[in-house]
Amino acid sequence: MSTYTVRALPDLFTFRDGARIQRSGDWPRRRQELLDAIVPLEYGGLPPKPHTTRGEELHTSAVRRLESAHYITCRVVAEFDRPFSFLLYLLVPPGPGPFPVVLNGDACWSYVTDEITAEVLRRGNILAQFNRVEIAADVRDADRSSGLYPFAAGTTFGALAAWAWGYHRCIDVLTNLEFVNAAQIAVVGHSRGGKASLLAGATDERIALTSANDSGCGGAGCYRFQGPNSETLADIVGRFPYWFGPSFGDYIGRETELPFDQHFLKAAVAPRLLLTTEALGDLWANPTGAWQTHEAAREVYRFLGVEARIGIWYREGGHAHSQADWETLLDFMDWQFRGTQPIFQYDQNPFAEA
Ligand code: GTR
Repeated sequence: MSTYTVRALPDLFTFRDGARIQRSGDWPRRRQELLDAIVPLEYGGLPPKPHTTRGEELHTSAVRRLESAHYITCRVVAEFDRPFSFLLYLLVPPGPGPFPVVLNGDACWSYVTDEITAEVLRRGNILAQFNRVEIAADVRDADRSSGLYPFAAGTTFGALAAWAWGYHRCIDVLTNLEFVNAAQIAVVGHSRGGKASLLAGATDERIALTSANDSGCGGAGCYRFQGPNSETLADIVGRFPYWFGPSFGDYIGRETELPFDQHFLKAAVAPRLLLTTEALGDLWANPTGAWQTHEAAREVYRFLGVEARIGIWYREGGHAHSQADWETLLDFMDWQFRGTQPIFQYDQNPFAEA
């Protein structure tokens, strides 16, 4: 028996002027409204786009132990009035390609084991990784004097938006590589990295598949549906104010007045592919709330006639970006990109009452 209340989530299908969506052709305009509601207020807006982005190859070597992959170190250079750069690492399977890509921004965590890497490559995908904290450090930087912040004076974006921007700049480079299948790029991240990958995917239509693991509050979670012991707006803004926009904390205790909830972010991915992976024991990341945002966003996919493009997957256990989570994403990619029979069920409701 549930002891908590499910509050109605803001409607995805009604335009700000009160009109209802009639047909799928209306969706791009409503999608933009969703983004306009959530991105500035929650995340402080996105950092500006640079004039140009280029990738500089710095080194290539062969890695036999990892499926005979090529390891390429690349510098991503974003040109403003002066260049801002960070590193992108690619592991490319043997063969001519072009290959699908899994882009992960969590190099700071080093959670990707050799076993996971080998599995990504064995299935014929490129593993691309960058370190999002090169763009915005994961420490409170009250005067915004490090990383990307000084390149964008007068802006209010928080670290999550800066990390999402990092995904976008990697996409600038990846889509120009001849061995990359630019129509099959997936992004993924874990926890705070998953909040960033979800935001990245919601805001960039070049991303074919958006995935986030245990992303919780500010990610796949739900402010109006806080499961037992889940992280709240007060918790997260109290500890990590620099992840968000400057006014987001004003809604502490007034969550029902937020003009959005996290289903807006999920729905903004539609009609593109979306997979969130969750852990039943990771209560802090609000797995029950993630189901609520999934169900709400799935209505949009259903309306657009592409229900199979949104998935959610739950495993037992706690907060981790585990081999099982990665294999689930790879399976979903194989199904969606290569048409292979899916191994997992991507729409199981573990909370359904028997
Ligand atoms: C926690 C934070 C969560 C989640 C997690 C993580 O401390 O409260 O929102 O982001 O860190 O990134 O592992």
